[in-house]
Formats: sequence, C-alpha cells, structure tokens
Amino acid sequence: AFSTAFAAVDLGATSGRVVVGRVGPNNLDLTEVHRFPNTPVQLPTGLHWDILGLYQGALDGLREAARIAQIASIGIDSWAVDYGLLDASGELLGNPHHYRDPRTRTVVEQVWARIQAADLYRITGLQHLDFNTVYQLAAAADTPQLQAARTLLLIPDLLGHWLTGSIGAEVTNASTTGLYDARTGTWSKPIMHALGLDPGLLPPLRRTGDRVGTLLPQAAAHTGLPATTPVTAVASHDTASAVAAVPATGGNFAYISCGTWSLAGLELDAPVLTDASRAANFTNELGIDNTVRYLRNIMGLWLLSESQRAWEAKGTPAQLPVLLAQAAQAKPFAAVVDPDAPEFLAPGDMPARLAAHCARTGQTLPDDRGAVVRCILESLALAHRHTLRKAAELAGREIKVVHLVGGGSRNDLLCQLTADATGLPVLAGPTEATALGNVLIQARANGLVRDRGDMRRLVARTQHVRRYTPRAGQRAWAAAASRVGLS
Ligand code: ADP
Ligand code: LRH
Repeated sequence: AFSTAFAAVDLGATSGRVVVGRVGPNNLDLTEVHRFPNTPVQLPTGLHWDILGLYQGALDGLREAARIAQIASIGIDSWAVDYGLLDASGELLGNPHHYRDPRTRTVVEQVWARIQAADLYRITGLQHLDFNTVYQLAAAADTPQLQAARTLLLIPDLLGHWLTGSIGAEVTNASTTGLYDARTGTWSKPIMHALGLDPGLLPPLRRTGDRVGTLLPQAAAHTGLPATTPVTAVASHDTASAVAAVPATGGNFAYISCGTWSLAGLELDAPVLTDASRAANFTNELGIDNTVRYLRNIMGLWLLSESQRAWEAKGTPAQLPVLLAQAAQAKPFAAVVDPDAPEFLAPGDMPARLAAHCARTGQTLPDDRGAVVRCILESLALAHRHTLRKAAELAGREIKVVHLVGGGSRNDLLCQLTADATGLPVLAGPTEATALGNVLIQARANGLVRDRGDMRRLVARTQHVRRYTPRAGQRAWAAAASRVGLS
C-alpha cells in the first residue's frame, strides 16, 4: 500500500528504541529497527542518565532506519521532567540527573516556603512529585553548574538540539516541569523568580507538530540520512504520545499507560484545579490539541523490574514468563501494598521493601517469588481501580472502558486483574502506543491524518487489541483496597 515512513526515537526508563512507522490512508505499521538498554549510572554526584549512550543509541537506530526506508521526518519522545544544562557556548554541563536521585527530597519544603503548594497547583495544575523539574532546579540552586548554565533542555529537546542545532521546548513535556503556566501557555516567570532562578534559562516553547529543524552535517553523516531530513516536535512527553495513540473509538474511555510507571486517567477538554483534585494529587498535563491529561502517576512495573533486578543480583535468573506463571498460581490477596508509598521510589532491594511494607500494615508477604509478583500485580490493580474511580469522581465523568497500553499490556495477568478490580472491560494494546503516537503526530504534520479521532481510528483498525472482561469478586477487591487505604 502507498505509505510514508517516519522514524520515531522513543526513550523509556528501561529501554530506548528506534522504530520506523509507515503510514498510509488505511495502514499503519511499525518496524522496530533498534533497541538498546537504558541503564542509569550511580556517580558520587548522584544517579545519572547515560545521556551520550542514549544519543548514540538514537543515532545507530536512525542509521538502521535510513537503511530500510526513505525517512520523511524524525520524532523524539522520552520520559518527562529531566533535563540537561548548556553553558554559554552550547556545551552540555554534566550528565543529566535521574529523577529517582534523592537530592530533591529535602528542598520541597524550602520551595513551598517561597511559593505555596496551592499556588503552584493553581498556576501549573501539576501533581506534586518530589522530582518535578522545579524541585530539581531548587536543589541545584547555587551550584557552579547552574551558575554556568544558560539554557535548560528537556531530554527529547536536548537530543533534538544535538541533531539539528535548534533550541526549544515542546509544550507537552514542558507541562510536566512545574514551571509552565497552564493558564497562559507560557513559562511561569513568577515561579522562576520566587526560586531566584533566571527565566532566561528556559528556551522558547514550541507547539506539538512544529518543525525543530533539519539535520546538522555530522548527524546526517552518522545516520546516512539526507541533511534535509526534518526533525518534528512530536508530543515529546512519552505519556502524551501514548495517550494520543490510545485506540479509543468513542468517548467515556479511561487510559492506563502502563510501563515503568502506570499513568492512569482521563482525557479532558479543561483542567480540574479544585482543592479536592490537588488533595488527590491529580495532574493536568498537556495533551495534544490542548487536551488535558488528567491522571495520576502510579509506581507501575518498576516494582516488578526492580524485584527482578534484586533477584538476579543474587545470582538466580528471574525471567518474566516464569515469574508471571508463578504469580498466576499464587494465592489471591495474600498481601497487598500501596504501590505509591514513597519508599518504593528509589532503586534498591524491592522484595525486602515490599515485605517490610506488608509487615507494617499487619500482613505477611510469603517468601516465594510467585507471591511477591502476585502482591505487586494485585496492588497495581488496586491502585488502577482507586485512581480511575477518583478521576471519574473529580472530573464528573463516567468511564465505560479502560484502554491499557504500553509494555504492561503484554502482562496478561495484570490486564485481567485490572479488569476485575475496576469492574470495567479492559482493552489491552498496543504495546508500542508511545512510538505509534510519535509517528502519528509526524504523519499529521505531513498532512496524512487530520485529527485525533482519525489517529485513534487508524490505531484501532490496524493494531492488535485484546479484551478482558471483569470477573465476579468486587467485594474481595473492596476489602483488599481498604486494607491499604485505597478504597
Ligand atoms: P518504559 O517505556 O517505561 O521503558 P515499557 O512500556 O517498555 O516501559 O514497559 C516495560 C515493562 O513492560 C517491563 O517492565 C515489563 O514488566 C513489561 N513487559 C515487557 N515485555 C513483557 C512481556 N513479554 N510480558 C509481560 N510483561 C512485559
Ligand atoms: C513515563 C513518564 C511519566 C513521568 C515519569 C517521569 O515514562 O514520562 O509520565 O511522570 O516518566
């Protein structure tokens, strides 16, 4: 079929990938051309991303893309919040910190002493996470690095800068920083001033779909792509791209973008900025077409991947299929946790922290891996249930179906438990919703699809989606929820 090829660079917390997406009037398919691990590095200065390794992975992937297709444009998305700083000559100052680095924990109160949390919410509509960019900058205040910094670039914008030389900040990702005024659609100078920071650090905003630039000679040479190849600003916050590609065909849907994090919520036309919304820590992040991604962060499959890492560190293999089969056989509701308890955020021995959390809440977490994985998946299902109910209540909306996308949509047990816990049908897939969203925004910038509805219909028509019907047992879920304060 007639189609145009786009390259999507999608950096997740666990892996980066480059895919080629081919889009035609009735077809949409993805070919993954390169995948590389994203392994953070602990330095004496804290936990960092290996940003040069990630850029190299992107370049290598783009070279593969150039080999198999004529690439009409490139889009880059990644996790939110984190950034690199450039000095006056445009050189990167140090390695970007990882949002799981604990250095921000102690500055939150200091920030709130300068600008109240309620005011921050009123301006930005953003959920409080200790690692939001605003707290990372507050933690860096007075460091030589920040003093030397002239420009802050969020991760996808930093890679886009290295590819094209152009400077800017795409808005969906800017909306996750805690520095973006959601009411005016501009950077918030009052917040920067309250923190004693120079608003000039923040680059000009660009809209989703804008052109970033074309390839610099060295990027063209390394990738084998023509120097005329444009980089398009996609919804550069990975979650925004994922939501854009949810295969919803009607209204009244909720989504869970489920990978390292579970981002669970609704797409709205306007933000919800009530005190109740702030108390429940719901965020109003920016989606495409000025929609609001009204959602909460849930700790997600980090709990599982970090458990696997602990088990493997002890020298025993901990492969997913085996663990998930064991979990399917394990006793239901033996123990559950609140997955968003702060002690689960940092890297470290996850099974030990889960056991300690259970002990503190008067439960015993059985010592076998099947039970631990069961505990994680049931707890995530409980958090999905709690979050979607709250979102519906706070936004005054009814949910009829839940779309679960991302790597977690391959986890059959988690999808079924989420259907059971929410009492709603779960439509699982596509796994690579983020890359699809990235590709579709480029397709739209090239006039191949018209609007959000078209994009989603194309995904629904072309991508594999599985349906999970809720089974009986709501009372057991309600009882488990009340055990950990997730009623
Ligand atoms: P991120 O973008 O945050 O890196 P992904 O959306 O790629 O995350 O999802 C990664 C998660 O998906 C893994 O932590 C893993 O739990 C889950 N996953 C990946 N492949 C499978 C699989 N075959 N079966 C079950 N779960 C899977
Ligand atoms: C998911 C994600 C999420 C952010 C977190 C930092 O990858 O972008 O939306 O809150 O990473």
